[in-house]
Amino acid sequence: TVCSTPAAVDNVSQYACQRRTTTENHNKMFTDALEVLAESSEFNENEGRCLAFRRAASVLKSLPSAVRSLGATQGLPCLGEHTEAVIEEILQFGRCFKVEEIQCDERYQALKLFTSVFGVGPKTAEKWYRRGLRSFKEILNEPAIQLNKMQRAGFLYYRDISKTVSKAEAQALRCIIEETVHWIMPDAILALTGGFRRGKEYGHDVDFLVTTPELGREEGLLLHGILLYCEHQGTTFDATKLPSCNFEAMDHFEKCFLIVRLYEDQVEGGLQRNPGDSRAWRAIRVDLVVPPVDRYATALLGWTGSRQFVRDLRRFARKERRMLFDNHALYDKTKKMFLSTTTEEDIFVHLGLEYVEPWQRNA
Ligand code: DGT
Ligand code: MG
Repeated sequence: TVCSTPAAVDNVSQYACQRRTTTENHNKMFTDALEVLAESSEFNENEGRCLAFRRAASVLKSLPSAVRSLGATQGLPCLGEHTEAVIEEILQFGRCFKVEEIQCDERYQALKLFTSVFGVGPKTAEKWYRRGLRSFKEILNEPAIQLNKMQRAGFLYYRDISKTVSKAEAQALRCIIEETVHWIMPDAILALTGGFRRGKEYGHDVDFLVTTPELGREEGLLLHGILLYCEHQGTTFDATKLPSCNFEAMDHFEKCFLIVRLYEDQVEGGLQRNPGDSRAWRAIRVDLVVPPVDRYATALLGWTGSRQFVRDLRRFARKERRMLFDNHALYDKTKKMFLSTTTEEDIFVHLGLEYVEPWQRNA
């Protein structure tokens, strides 16, 4: 399908939460390029530019067809001069030279490689780069580098966890975790969140929310038996606090960042494996988040994502409704009160937004 008439893209909202974005991206050629530019801006600590490229990519992802001419982008929100130039270049040459330049850049390559390790963020990656380190081998052979527990596990299982996770593997993990959680607490509630809840076929990890029907019984809910590694964070949740405006800040719920062993015969159709690897298992990254049941809906919405969708939901709440929204709560600044949210639908209703299904939140 070709989208060349401006009328076809009329009335696209600047907010991702007012668009419906499925996993079907008709403009991958453009959005992949913009993602490289966003990432490079992030590495250069230019948050504004990074966000601008991510917003532009998100708008293109929501379009019902491929952009075939610059005219087709007329009237679309969030597409700045820079993005227009990228689109034009790709339309004309099939590639963007700035993007290729970045991809060949030594610093970009090193930071991308280092941040692909579990437990390594842009700050650590930059520190290693400044020390002159360029490869995993150099990092692991540098005596002055002290890896923390998370990073050691990240390197140990790198081959496995840098590989995508399939839907079948996510489903298998769901069964295992459900069984374990129910063994500990028979009436516990488990939900698959993240990209898999949005209908993605592949992911980089598997995200779950666990809670109990009775408030307070979720405290200290722990898992046993299947864990290879557990980075546990106790709850720092404070029910009196107003929702945070900082999207990048982690929420305060109890959570575990895990690496789980998944066996071949636990997965329908088998494991995603590296070539030449005949092991009967692979390691997979799993996030388990334990909100109290009265925060289940806000936590579910926040952890279902996508990041861009949730980021814009929070911006929409603040800018258009004078409300504060994060993974813990929804607060009305005009009425000076917290709004009750039992389901995701309640949150959309409070915000005066049409409900957007999880599979339409791939912004
Ligand atoms: P994936 O795993 O790469 O296939 O894609 P997702 O969408 O599952 O992304 P993931 O696993 O990084 O995170 C799942 C959702 O959880 C994401 O859409 C937003 C939320 N989330 C994760 N980390 C943070 C965080 O540090 N801050 C906030 N506010 N939200 C986060
Ligand atoms: Mg995920």
